[in-house]
Amino acid sequence: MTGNILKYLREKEYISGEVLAQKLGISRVAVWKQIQRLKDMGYEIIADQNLGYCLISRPDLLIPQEIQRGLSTNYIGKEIFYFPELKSTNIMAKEKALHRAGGIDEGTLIIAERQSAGKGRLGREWFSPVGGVWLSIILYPKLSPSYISRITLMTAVAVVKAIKICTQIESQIKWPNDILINEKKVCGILTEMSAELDIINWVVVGIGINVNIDHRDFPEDIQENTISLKEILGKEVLRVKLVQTFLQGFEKYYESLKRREFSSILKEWKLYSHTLGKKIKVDMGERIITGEAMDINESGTLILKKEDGELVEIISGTII
Ligand code: BT5
Repeated sequence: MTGNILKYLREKEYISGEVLAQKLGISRVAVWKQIQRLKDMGYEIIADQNLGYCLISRPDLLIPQEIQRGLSTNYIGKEIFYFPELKSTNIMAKEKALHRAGGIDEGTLIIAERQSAGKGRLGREWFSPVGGVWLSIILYPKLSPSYISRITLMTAVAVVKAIKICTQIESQIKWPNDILINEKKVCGILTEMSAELDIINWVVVGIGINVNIDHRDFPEDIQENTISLKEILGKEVLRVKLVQTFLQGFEKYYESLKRREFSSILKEWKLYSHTLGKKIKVDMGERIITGEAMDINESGTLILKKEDGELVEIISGTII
């Protein structure tokens, strides 16, 4: 209902409570209540006795009406589930992905203003206070499970591009799933999937971007290695714009990937890479390998040259 009221408020400078009530088929008291709700959400609305209601300003909330207004994607973000607070958008997205038959389409988004139990990889915590972008995208690609690392790589490219377009800030990709600015982490990506031997059932891509956040609000042990866009830019970033730009880029890259065209994405990835050419240590769970990051191949696998010259292919791991 608030979405419908917003639509009418945007159409005209002033609109009377009576006209709104008529258009929406509700009472004037109900209109008034909805206006109060919008005000509580941060919308600035003035009421003139003769002219009616007028929308003065909007908050930078990631609500569906704001994101979908002007969003030029075909299916990414066409359906959005929004929550002021959620444990984890990835957990919710996975629950929804399981019920695809219940009408959850490809490109459905779960967004939260804050997460109380945000997830990183391997059970790690992801701090998600108000001011960030915490969202998950549900996908049903008809691709083999081996494409999963390519999905993470293309997501990283879409994030870097969106940050650049919206803020002019240059960021870099630390393989496989971190975006860094000045060596500090500004974004993390968590890609999860369910698959059979040779086909993916669903993929959930979770993206966390520190946007309008003070990194000193994070636990002390990670403060040194984290940063937000606001801190770099010196002012707040419009999150709605950032999300829209990201979703548009994401859909474009995902379409390429579905056509099995990865070369151009990989080329861009390499352009933004923080990892290639560096001597790195990769924690692969059961062992740690040291060497030079030589390349990422067409399957999205990292090629590491060990000190003895042996080349090793690494599908996933954490650079330590
Ligand atoms: C990641 O894991 O980087 C994936 C993060 C994905 C978060 C998104 S938010 C929306 C969606 N819903 C979720 O529940 N998750 C996804 P990993 O590579 O394991 O890095 C985790 C590590 O990053 C932690 O152990 C901390 O050291 C650090 N960290 C935690 N919160 C951070 C933050 N907000 N900014 C930067 N670093 C952080």
